[in-house]
Amino acid sequence: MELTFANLKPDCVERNLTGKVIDFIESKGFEIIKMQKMRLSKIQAEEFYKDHVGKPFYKGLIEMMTSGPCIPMVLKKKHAVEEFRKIIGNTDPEKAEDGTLRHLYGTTVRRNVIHGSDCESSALREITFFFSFVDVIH
Ligand code: DAT
Ligand code: MG
Repeated sequence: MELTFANLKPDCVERNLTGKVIDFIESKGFEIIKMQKMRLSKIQAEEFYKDHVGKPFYKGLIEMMTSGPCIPMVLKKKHAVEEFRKIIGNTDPEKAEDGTLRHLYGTTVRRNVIHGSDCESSALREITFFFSFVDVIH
């Protein structure tokens, strides 16, 4: 079993898609280990997305991620990181494969509903960014 980090982005919460997205995630066999609803400050969003500093979409990304509450969570499944990336789909909803979350609910690259860690080391950093006392070796 492995843990990954997911975040229901403000566009997801604002459009009342929380229940549908959580249902989809659970239907794919992920167990929700931790979950909270919170609004990121600008400083927190900048720290979380620091790898993207300087990219043309960075400012818009920070604006979107601080525009309203998000729902960060820790998920558990066998090969969770890779499996979760598969079910969210391509960053751009227009390119996301049929049946993926971003294909189903995403509107634009910026408003693509959900974040998922891209590798195990990102998952560890992102989980501990949002949650204390996670039993990381679950
Ligand atoms: P992913 O979220 O699929 O890991 P990423 O790490 O490359 O994608 O980028 C992080 C977020 O930044 C992405 O979910 C949405 C935003 N983003 C990426 N590329 C973008 C672009 N070309 N235009 C607007 N927003 C973009
Ligand atoms: Mg990424």
